Amino acid sequence: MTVTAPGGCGWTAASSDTTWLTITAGSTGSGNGTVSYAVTANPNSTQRVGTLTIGTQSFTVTQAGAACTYTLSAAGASAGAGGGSGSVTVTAPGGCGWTAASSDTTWLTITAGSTGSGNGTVSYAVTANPNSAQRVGTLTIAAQSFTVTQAGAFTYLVGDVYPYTTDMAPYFGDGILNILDLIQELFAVNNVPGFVPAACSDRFDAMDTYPADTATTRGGDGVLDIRDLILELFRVDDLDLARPIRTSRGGVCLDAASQSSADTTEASRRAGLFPRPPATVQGALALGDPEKSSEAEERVPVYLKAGRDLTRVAVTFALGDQRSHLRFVTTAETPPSLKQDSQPGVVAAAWLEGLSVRAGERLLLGYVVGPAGALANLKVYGMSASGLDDNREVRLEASSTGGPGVNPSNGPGGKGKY
Ligand SMILES: [Ca+2]
Repeated sequence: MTVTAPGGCGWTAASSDTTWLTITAGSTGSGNGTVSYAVTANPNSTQRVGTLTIGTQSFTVTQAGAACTYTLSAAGASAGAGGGSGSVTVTAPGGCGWTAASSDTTWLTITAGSTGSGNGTVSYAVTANPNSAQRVGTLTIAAQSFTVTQAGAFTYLVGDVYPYTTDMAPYFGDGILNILDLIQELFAVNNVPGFVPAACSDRFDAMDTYPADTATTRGGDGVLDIRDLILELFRVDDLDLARPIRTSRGGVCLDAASQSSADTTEASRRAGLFPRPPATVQGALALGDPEKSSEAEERVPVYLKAGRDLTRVAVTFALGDQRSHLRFVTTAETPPSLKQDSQPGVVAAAWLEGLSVRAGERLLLGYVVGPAGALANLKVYGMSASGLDDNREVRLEASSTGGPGVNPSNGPGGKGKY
């Protein structure tokens, strides 16, 4: 811009807003001269007006607003079968409004940034995919598409828990139900250290066979007990020919709110949020004192004691010290349907066809046999019992029998401390 003034007349030039309108030359002058200015790009969609004041004159600069163009930071993202969350950023001139919407809000939802103006972020959440097929959804953000592709869930055969490398599908199972699966279940049900799959994992769920799956409902109740073991045995032995397949939840625990059960206790159990409701103790798994059985070995009798009449009760337990070589010798009248003592330091057995003991009486289940001096500190890892006629849990406690004339608290075994 040219300034015309008489010679010797001084003047200055100033911008009303130097953040975008700056004088690059001629901020002061005398007589005729030139003021040069520069304008930065307008980051907003609205026009803006600035003024150069030169001497006493005003020179107005009007700059058009930027066109509303929108750019997403990515064209899409992938999500794991277990679900999760993510975000995408929007770049737009200030004042340019936009909205975001999901093509399928049943699984792909916008958690933040459903509307915005100028630069912003859209956050979204993806629920676990219950199906084995992948699914694709779209977030439409300022007329741009952001595609979310979610992997399909892995499936697995219920009860097929061996072999395994991790507790998540597809890293366990071989498509066959056999005794190796049953042994894993036996140890897990009895809480043997090192054998219980991680909570909410696929392999835990694969062990949680009871209640059985139906054509329309997924089975399992979030608790591993002898009922799961019984159902597993029936399937391993082909007495139950059901071979339910489940879809991985991707390590996500059951949500109580998604359960239709009106039984809140059951719903809570299914959610894995609370321990199982306490049942009245109806009996005990009682260990006797070690008795010498040979020059190098001793044995500890294992009894099922009934606090009330126990009728057709399936029982399982595991005990040991995870050190000594132990074996379980059964008594002839009541052989267990399942016995496992090849694992060092652990003896596990299950009577899946039911035992009956009258109130106040005890039944000798068998003997744990081990090296002399090794059995004084046997630990009960776990036990579980259930009535076969009503499927109800029968709560047992671990106890020491002490034996005639022996005070359990002073006995040589000291086995009262479970
Ligand atoms: Ca169960």
